[in-house]
Amino acid sequence: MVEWSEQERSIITGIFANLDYEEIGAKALCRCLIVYPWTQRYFGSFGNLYNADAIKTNPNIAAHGVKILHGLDRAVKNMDNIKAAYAELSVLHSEKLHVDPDNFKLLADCLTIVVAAKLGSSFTADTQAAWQKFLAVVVSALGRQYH
Ligand code: HNI
Repeated sequence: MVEWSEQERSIITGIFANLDYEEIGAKALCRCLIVYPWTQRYFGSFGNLYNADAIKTNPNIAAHGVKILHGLDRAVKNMDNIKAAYAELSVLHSEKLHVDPDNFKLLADCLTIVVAAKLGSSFTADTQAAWQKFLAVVVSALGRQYH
């Protein structure tokens, strides 16, 4: 069971309260698909991913970025039991989507970079520590139903 300090909780809820899901979700997913091109294989039905411009202007990718952030939202609302909150999502990624769980960490890193760029100097070391702890728990929970 993960323990959260009051400071960590307020940092995480504070970030999400002010996050523009459309901007951050799309930017993070685009970055993941461009920086780690093998992740594109899971989005074969999303249309044109031919190059970075195509990825950045693909409306299906932008919409899916928002969906991912709504997924993270679920973790924020269930910080004391992210594992249970993500059980179904983990089964989906494992058994139906067959997403290699190593990719969760790659997307998490892209999210960190995009959020850090957005927050600028307010992305302090304390903020980074809480944020990365949160994403590490998310990544672990998403990988739980793999076997
Ligand atoms: Ni992921 C669907 C959340 C990482 C590939 N993903 C979802 C959905 C949520 C979600 C929510 C929608 C589920 C539903 O429809 O019930 N995904 C998350 C989260 C992370 C993550 C929170 C990590 C932080 N997903 C990844 C990664 C990949 C990925 C790293 C592939 C590289 N996800 C998918 C695919 C779908 C998906 C593919 C289905 C898309 C569709 O609509 O066809």
